[in-house]
Amino acid sequence: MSGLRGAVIGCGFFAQNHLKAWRDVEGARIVAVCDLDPARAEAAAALTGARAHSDAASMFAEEKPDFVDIATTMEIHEPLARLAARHDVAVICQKPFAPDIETVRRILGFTRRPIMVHENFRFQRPLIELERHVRAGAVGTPFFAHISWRTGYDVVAGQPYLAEVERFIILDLGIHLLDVARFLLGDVADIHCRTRRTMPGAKGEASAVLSLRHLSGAVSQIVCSYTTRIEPDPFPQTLIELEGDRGSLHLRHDYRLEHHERGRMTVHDVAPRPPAWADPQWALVQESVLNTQQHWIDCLRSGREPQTSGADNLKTFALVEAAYASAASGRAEVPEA
Ligand code: NAD
Ligand code: 89V
Repeated sequence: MSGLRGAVIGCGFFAQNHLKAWRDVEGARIVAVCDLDPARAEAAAALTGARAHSDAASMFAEEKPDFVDIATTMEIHEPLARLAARHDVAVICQKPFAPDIETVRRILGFTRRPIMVHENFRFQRPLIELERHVRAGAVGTPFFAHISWRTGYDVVAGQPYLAEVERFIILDLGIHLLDVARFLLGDVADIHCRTRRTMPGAKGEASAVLSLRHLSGAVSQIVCSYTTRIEPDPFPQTLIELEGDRGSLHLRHDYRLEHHERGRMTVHDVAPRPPAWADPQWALVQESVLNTQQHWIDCLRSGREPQTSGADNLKTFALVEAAYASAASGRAEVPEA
């Protein structure tokens, strides 16, 4: 099969990483870029050598891509996925899949071609390596994880819409960490959550503490905050403690992975190996964008289901909804995918 032909819809802030990464993905090329803002579409075209469009419907009709990469914000995901379905085009769609789980279910209901959510935290090298150690039995049977993502980095500067949403850090960032918890410890029986509005000027919660009971019996804690004053600030790193009946793994700041077993400690450097175009501050995320997009193309070409397929991401999204339900009820809630 010759290289797959793709189109990117939404050429804004984060899509710059998609566009640069597509140049490095093997087995696919971007032939069209689309943005309502013609200047953004033209800039994306210059970056990729693709043709620029400002209307998604005419782009689908004229370009007939094999897949589309939807990199707009979440409220546009359903109409664009519906357009893709109408044109029988496979979809990779940025997170959050949609604003709520009812919309996620509608998208999955009308989609017949492969669909994957661009959920890239599990495609970060440190987390790939951590999961590989767990799967190899480094801790024995896991029973606990602590997953921390606490920063004072100004996320709203690059994504101003985040200050306007009622559901803030869990839907934006917690969704990544909930996927990581599932990636490391499997699916979840119930979840308890507490939230705080800690960012002046933001409508939604900017910090949250979540406690998950996994089907395996393991328990994990997720602690996330956008208003943590700390130096050095670990942004955008996820720090993880993971314990089992034979040992423990500790993903420390600056990509130091410690394995503790039988009184011995082994240290592994799991720093990302970013592409040449990466920015040092975002290199961890940018490498994961490339890994995520390569995984999508590999799955599309082989017919394998992607790790973060739409159907899989529905389970992560169900945890987001259960977390908000718990924050409202004060009780542990059961996720309903
Ligand atoms: P943005 O607002 O900067 O860019 C979105 C672009 O989509 C805009 O240029 C807009 O003109 C365009 N657009 C909107 N509707 C369109 C339509 N109908 N047709 C064509 N273009 C249209 O948004 P952003 O900050 O880049 O975020 C995009 C998504 O990426 C969000 O869902 C966000 O959560 C996600 N994101 C993911 C990561 C990650 O993967 N780790 C990091 C940051 C942001
Ligand atoms: O990765 C993301 O989805 C961004 C964040 C600020 C969490 O990096 O929104």
